[in-house]
Formats: sequence, structure tokens, C-alpha cells
Amino acid sequence: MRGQFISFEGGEGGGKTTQIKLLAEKLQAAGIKVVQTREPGGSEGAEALRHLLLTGDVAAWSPISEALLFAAGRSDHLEKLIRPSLEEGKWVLCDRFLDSTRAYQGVAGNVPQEFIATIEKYVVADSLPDRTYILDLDPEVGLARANARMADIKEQSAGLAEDRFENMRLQFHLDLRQCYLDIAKAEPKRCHVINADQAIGSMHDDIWADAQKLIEKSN
Ligand code: T5A
Repeated sequence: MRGQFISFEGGEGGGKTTQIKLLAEKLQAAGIKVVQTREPGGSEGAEALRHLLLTGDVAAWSPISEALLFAAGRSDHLEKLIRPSLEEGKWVLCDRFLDSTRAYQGVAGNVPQEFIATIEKYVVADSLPDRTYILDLDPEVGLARANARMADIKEQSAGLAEDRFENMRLQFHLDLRQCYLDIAKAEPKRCHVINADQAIGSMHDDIWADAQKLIEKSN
């Protein structure tokens, strides 16, 4: 039986990585095979694009160029990892997917929605996530969390950490948050908003309560 495809979305520092790990542990304990992956990245080619996209100057790429580069990575990721894993019955937990392009390049970066929709039509096609958890948080809190984590990473990596989008102005992050809430409103069956301004364990409880329903449905 085909596995379930779950994406995690939201602004910076919402706790996606933390929650994916916790959900993966619970699913594995329930006997489900899990693949944890991320975008940009997840396949060899897409990881190379990740480096191009996330390091260096904030203005290195125009939003349209970014949308195309993220799409190229997504296409490779779907082809090499996501679709084959789902076919093998594994559950794929993906840190960011197409909603990030809608939000970061689309709404916050002003790339026309028709352009984004056309890319989605050919790149994602019918491989939409079965469930998307949108971790919703005041951007000032999320950025503070992400920056604290970044300071630790920089200390260990001689300043080569990835932080382009975290350096964007606050209004950019407020626009992102609104975009994600609008996506959730437009696609309530796929998207569930999780309050990220609560303890890690409480966030996990909310996600697990919903994931259990997905397990029941997929049995
Ligand atoms: N992007 C991506 C696009 O522009 N377009 C696209 O199409 C795609 C796919 C990816 C960047 O690329 C952009 C968006 C992003 O800017 P990234 O390095 O992968 O960049 O970083 P993010 O996805 O933004 O993830 P972050 O690492 O910033 O945050 P997470 O994964 O949401 O959060 P996490 O779990 O690492 O937690 C951050 C810190 O907060 C703590 C954690 O311990 C950690 O220190 N934390 C909490 N603290 C208090 N309470 C809680 N509930 C907490 N949960 C976690």
C-alpha cells in the first residue's frame, strides 16, 4: 500500500525539524517505515541546489530565479526519493515543500501566483502531500529561536551557516505567516494549523492526535 506524504511548513524557527523527529519516532514505534527529508534538498542534485540557494547574499537570486531553482530541486527530490518511497509504502516526512515556494517566492517575493501554479502543475502534478502541518508562530518569536540556533551552528562551522532568508525584514516574515494561514483556509482538508507558541511536547501531542487518524485511514 502507498505510504502517506506529510509536509511541515511555516516561518522560521517554528519547530519543524524538532516535530518531524518526534513524529518519526512515534510512527516507527507503530511499525511504520519512515523517510525524513527536507527542502531545499533531499536528493543529491537538490542538496547541491540547496547550497546555491541558502548561502551568501540575500539578493543573490531574484524571486523568479529562486522559484525556478527550488522547483528544479523539488522535481529531482520527487523523482529520486519521494515518489519511490511512497510506492514502497514508506511514510515521507518532508521539512518544507510546495507551500514554501507559494509563501516565500509567491506572496513575500511577489512572483505571480499563475507562474507558481504553472510550475506546480508540471513539477508536483498529483504528488501533493496527504497532510501539511503549518506551524504557526509570531515571526519575532520564531526568528529569535532560529537566530539562537544559528549562533550555535556558526560557532561550530566557522560562519558558513545558511541564513539568507532569516536576514529578511520583519514585514517579509509577517507576509509569510499570513500566506500560510490563507493556504490553510483555502485547503482545509490537506492543511492543519498547529499553534507553535506552546511547549514542544504539546505541539507534538496536537500533531500525533491528527496523525493517528491518518494511520487509521490508511489501514
Ligand atoms: N525556502 C524553502 C524557500 O524560500 N522556498 C522554498 O520553496 C523552500 C522549500 C530553508 C529556507 O529556504 C526557504 C525557506 C527557508 O528560509 P532551513 O535552513 O531549512 O531553510 O530552515 P527552516 O526550514 O526555516 O527551519 P529552521 O531551522 O529555521 O526552523 P525549524 O526547523 O522550523 O525549527 P527547529 O525545530 O530547528 O527549531 C528551531 C529552534 O527552536 C527550538 C529548537 O530547539 C531550535 O533551537 N524550538 C523551540 N523552542 C521553544 N518552544 C518550542 N515549541 C520549540 N520548538 C523548537
